[in-house]
Amino acid sequence: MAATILSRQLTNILQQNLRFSLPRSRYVSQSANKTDVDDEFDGPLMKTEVPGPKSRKLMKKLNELQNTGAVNFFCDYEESRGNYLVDVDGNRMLDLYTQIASIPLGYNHPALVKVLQNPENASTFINRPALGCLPPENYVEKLSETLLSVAPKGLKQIQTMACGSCSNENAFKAACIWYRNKERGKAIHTKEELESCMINQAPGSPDITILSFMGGFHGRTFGCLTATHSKPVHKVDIPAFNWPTAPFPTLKYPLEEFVRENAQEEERCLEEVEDLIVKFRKKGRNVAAIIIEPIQSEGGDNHASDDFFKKLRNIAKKHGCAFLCDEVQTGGGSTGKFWAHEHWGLDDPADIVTFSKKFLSGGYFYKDELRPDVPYRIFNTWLGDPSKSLMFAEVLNVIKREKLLDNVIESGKVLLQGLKDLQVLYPHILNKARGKGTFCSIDAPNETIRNQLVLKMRNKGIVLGGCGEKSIRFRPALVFRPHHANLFLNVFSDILAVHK
Ligand code: PSZ
Repeated sequence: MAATILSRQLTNILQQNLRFSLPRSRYVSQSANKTDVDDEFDGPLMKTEVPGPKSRKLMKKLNELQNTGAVNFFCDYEESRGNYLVDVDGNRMLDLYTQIASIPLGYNHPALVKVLQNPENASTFINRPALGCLPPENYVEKLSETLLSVAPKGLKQIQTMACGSCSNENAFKAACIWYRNKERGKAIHTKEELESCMINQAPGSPDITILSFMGGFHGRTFGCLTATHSKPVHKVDIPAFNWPTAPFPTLKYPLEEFVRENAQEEERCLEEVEDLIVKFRKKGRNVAAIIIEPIQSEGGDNHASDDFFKKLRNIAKKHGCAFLCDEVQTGGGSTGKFWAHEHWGLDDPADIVTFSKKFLSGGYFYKDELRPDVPYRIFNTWLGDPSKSLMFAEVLNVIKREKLLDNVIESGKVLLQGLKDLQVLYPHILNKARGKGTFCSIDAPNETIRNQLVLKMRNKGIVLGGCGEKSIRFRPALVFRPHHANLFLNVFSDILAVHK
């Protein structure tokens, strides 16, 4: 503790210097250094290149055990605070990527530290139950206080899981079980079904399918991977199911300027969805579910209109397919609403909504009719983790107490407007600034320039992520304030001014 206080005092002294050493802004420097979180730092502080010598050494060691090609740098999570991620070389960076969009309240939020320190919570952290068979006494109460209190409209059933992929994987299974029961008219299986499923043959292992979209990402496990179409490297060499893949609309930005053209493109894709459903049905491969992300994230932050999603939902209904909305990355508030699909204004809710990342664990909400009627149909050992639920309860309290959705809207406006201003100033480097809330992105002309910009920004103390072929994506925590957005924009503006 003493060391932490000392290091904080030191960093405060260094911050005073930083204020002067920050390059003068070519952008609007609106109180970029102000902070309203007592515990947070007031700017990046770079000591070495990233990865620095200590990170490199650790990478070499880890590389003896596994492929470390994806490791950016090693982190000092103890020293990280709020929106700032500190690495093992003591570099302090403003984090606009937050562990691939997964840290709702930033690092070491004091409210979460308190949850951990509360002796009443010790048992929940120590004794991890196999939730499906031996849940703790307070399980129902905790579910009601936490996940159920933010359930998407119309969905009353909940299944917890450990991660995004296993949430989607089990959501697929729930949809298939529902679909087959619907086809049979009952949940009782024939002897033939029970025998044939044991050798992976129909009718027990039916030829029903899940329709997904080009550019979509739903995870890397076997079923999810068939529905994932963002990059070949995820898929190559892995067997895939013969399931339909529909085109996702390729829209022109800014969306409000190309409404008519974009509507035509969306119409084309919707027609293709219906054609595929019919074509597959004719081949005896009925579509049991359609899965879609509200904003295609890994695939390059591709948006579609509310109207597109509403029509897609209706197509699913018309053809008897479950409509499965993957909110693993979009859920939890960063679009300015708790669920991104709330923006659409659906008449009939999605049948299943999956979540993970900012929810700290995973799972899915679903309509009553998708509830499996026999036990052990959807099951695994942990089925989530009650200690994560405890933490998530506090995350929700903080979101409400600090009105973080309002903050996301406010910070998102500053961020997106700043990106739009910068793309006007640097049209040869930036285009397609887009986003909802702080869930924003912008494109570089190509992958090389995108990667250069991300690396240059990192060495100036800003952590960003890429997505798709040439997009930079912004996935800050919900505690990302307008002054953080300005701070980022100042640094970005400086980098762009000297980018060759
Ligand atoms: O490369 C990867 O495996 C990545 S990079 C980002 C993700 C995965 N995101 C996870 C994700 C997602 O964004 C959506 C929309 N659906 C499902 C998943 C899978 O979640 P996890 O990674 O928790 O299994």
